[in-house]
Amino acid sequence: MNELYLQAEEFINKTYKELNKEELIPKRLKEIEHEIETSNHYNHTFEELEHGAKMAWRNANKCIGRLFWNTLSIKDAREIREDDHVFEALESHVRYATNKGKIRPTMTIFAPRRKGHTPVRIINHQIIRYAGYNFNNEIIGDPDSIPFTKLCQSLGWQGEGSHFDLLPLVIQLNDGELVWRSLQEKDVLQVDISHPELPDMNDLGLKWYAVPIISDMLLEIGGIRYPAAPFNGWYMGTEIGARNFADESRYNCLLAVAETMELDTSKASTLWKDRALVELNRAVLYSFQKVGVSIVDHHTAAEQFKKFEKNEQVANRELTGTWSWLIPPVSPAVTHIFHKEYNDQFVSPNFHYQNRIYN
Ligand code: HEM
Ligand code: NRG
Repeated sequence: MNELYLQAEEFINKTYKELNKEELIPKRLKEIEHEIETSNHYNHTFEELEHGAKMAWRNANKCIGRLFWNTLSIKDAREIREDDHVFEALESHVRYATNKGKIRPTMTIFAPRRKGHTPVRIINHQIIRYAGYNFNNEIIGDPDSIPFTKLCQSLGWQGEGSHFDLLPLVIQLNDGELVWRSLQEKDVLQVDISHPELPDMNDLGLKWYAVPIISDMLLEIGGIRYPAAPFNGWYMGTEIGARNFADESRYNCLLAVAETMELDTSKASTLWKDRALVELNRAVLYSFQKVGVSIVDHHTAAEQFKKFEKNEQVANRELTGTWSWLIPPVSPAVTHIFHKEYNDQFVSPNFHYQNRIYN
């Protein structure tokens, strides 16, 4: 039997059972079989696409936010074949998902790969991200973005050279030339970081964008591959406070934070890094909450994940997860996740990494 058909069959059986539409399975499989015979491809109905995308989130082993998998909003962009329309779909994704701060988990799905051709590809790692530069060995902005920023510059884009320049969108149609366009500043909600009790922390001039929209992963549903399917939820505070701001290979702010707190940084055993980390993470959560932007702390996220684990058990589905990604980077052993094991088996539908064209 054809490999694609077998994947389709497994997906259709699972999905129609979950949606209580089992009686439609034989007819739908006949249709798909015929479509695959004549074109070596099949098209998902909107309902299949929507449920498949939700299942991919449910199966994302590294994601602690999966309790909400069934609330994902799907935007069907499979018919889009022009640059301008791709940009417009991405801009409207940003606006819809941002929702003035009350973030809506959203995914925009562009055309699937067919006969080895990729109709649409988004080159950005995330739709909204800050540029990074190396000016004679002085690093400005997000070091993680340096290779992509160089690519943008080679296409003619120019940033201001601040620590928080918004990168442009870069896309590719039919494996052709790269095309770029800047996002409109007014569409990009950003949060200035301040601390509820330590006013000096404002002087660091930190800010972060409201919505993380991963745009370089491939979504696979029933053997059909969608190379452009950007998705977002909201942030867990530690992603920003314990990684983006704290990693030495990112904004590397811990020493500066410790100095605003006047901590003794002369030796490790004063735990100044830990103390700075906690206050920086409080500042991130406080600042997002203050302006009404959705965000979750790692304790609440772990409790939500516990609820997800229970739901999956009730639904008779085997829970899968990647322990090393699920534990939060701050106080991991304070969450239940730390104290158990997870099966890291890969279940379809799911997301895959894809090769980058920069680096
Ligand atoms: C990873 C939280 C929504 C799919 C993660 C990570 C966190 C997280 C903390 C680890 C990230 C890292 O360490 O860099 C959340 C929260 C959400 C949410 C709080 C709020 C609703 C979503 C949605 C999807 C998704 C809507 C897809 C539809 C993924 C995937 C990864 C991931 C595929 C792994 C990314 C990678 O391998 O780089 N999530 N997530 N998440 N999440 Fe979620
Ligand atoms: N750590 C990355 C974002 C990874 C995905 N995180 C989410 N996803 N919360 C960062 O930018 O810090 N999501 O879809 O909500």
